[in-house]
Amino acid sequence: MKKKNVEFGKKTRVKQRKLYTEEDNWLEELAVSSSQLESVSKKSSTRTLLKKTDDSGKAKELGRVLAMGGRNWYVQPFDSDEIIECMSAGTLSSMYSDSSLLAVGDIVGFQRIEQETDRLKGLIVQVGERTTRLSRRGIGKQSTEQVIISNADQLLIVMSAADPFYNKRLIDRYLIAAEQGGLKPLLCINKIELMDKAFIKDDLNVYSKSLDIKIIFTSVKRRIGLGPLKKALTGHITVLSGPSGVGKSSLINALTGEKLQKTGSVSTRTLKGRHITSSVRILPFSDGGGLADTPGLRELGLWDIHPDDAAFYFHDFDPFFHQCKFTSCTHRHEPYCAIKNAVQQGNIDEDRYQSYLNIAESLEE
Ligand SMILES: Nc1nc2c(ncn2[C@@H]2O[C@H](COP(=O)(O)OP(=O)(O)OP(=O)(O)O)[C@@H](O)[C@H]2O)c(=O)[nH]1
Ligand SMILES: [Mg+2]
Ligand SMILES: [Zn+2]
Repeated sequence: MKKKNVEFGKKTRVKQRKLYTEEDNWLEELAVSSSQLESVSKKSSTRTLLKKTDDSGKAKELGRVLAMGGRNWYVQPFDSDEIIECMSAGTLSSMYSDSSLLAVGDIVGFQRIEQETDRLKGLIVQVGERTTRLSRRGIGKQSTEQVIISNADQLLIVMSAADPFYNKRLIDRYLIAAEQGGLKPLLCINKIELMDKAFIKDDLNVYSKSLDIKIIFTSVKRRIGLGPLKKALTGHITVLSGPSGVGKSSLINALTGEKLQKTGSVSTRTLKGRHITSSVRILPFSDGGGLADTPGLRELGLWDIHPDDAAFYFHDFDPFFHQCKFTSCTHRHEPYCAIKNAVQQGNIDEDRYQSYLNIAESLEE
């Protein structure tokens, strides 16, 4: 096999070829911006266990999975504009048991496959260590981890002020998933032109005040809050996640100034968003870093959290734990529970406590 451009770290500027035309042409547009993810990738790739060669001494390139489609994984090599359509090698093994073998965001080692067509093809032979992850509980009897995206550094929880109304229980689940996966959480309330901002600000006070989470209010329709949002995302790889129809793809389009993501309208009959984005994709952000669009999630099943540990993720409960009479207190039915007492006294937000009960109970199922 002829060796093509496989020196790791060597700058390559191969002209981007046509790759993915059936449904949309986002990959071509994506590849135009030259390795904007590079600086952030470098940071997170320092701890990966990948080498330039495999055991047989065969040359290998390193890159990041930007998207998946069917059985293909779309990999952008570091230091290159190309997008390589890769399959995963049969011998690929994961260093994580009970987890996704490959995920968007993964840093991978791949080998090029020589072939007739003008598509760039490859085989993923190794997966690097995941520095962060946004995961949920996989479907099936046994609990497995389904990685939505790896190696991002921020999670922007996107909800809308109305159509559909924001869901605080889901926000609480996202906060747990973010902490578990090592992601910094931010909250975005979009479609703010539909509601009274002061009311929502007050309703979400516990997040900004007690939990110190940045809340950004936006309206793509009226172009409100896009500057502050952009500022919060610059230089990071941020994954946008939230229910369907809240405006995740619309926000990405507004921020990148291009029509890259498909957006959809909310059904007037059910007021529920129709799912428009069908898979996870990372898009380079013009100021560095990247944005990952994800399909809307109605629920976020938490993975690998013991019901007794759920309370430790509610940091607004932190000041009170040590005052519970029983050290094994679950804060549900025990007497002399400092958490319940704090709720009664108005020192812990009632909705957060209800969320805790709901989550702890769901983890027991
Ligand atoms: N009123 C109003 N509508 C908006 C705003 N932002 C987006 N929308 C509309 O909301 C609908 C859903 O937007 P999308 O961007 O497709 O939502 P999404 O979160 O990406 O949805 P999924 O891909 O299904 O997860 C579209 O009709 C948008 O035009 C806004 O600020 N105000
Ligand atoms: Mg979308
Ligand atoms: Zn207690």
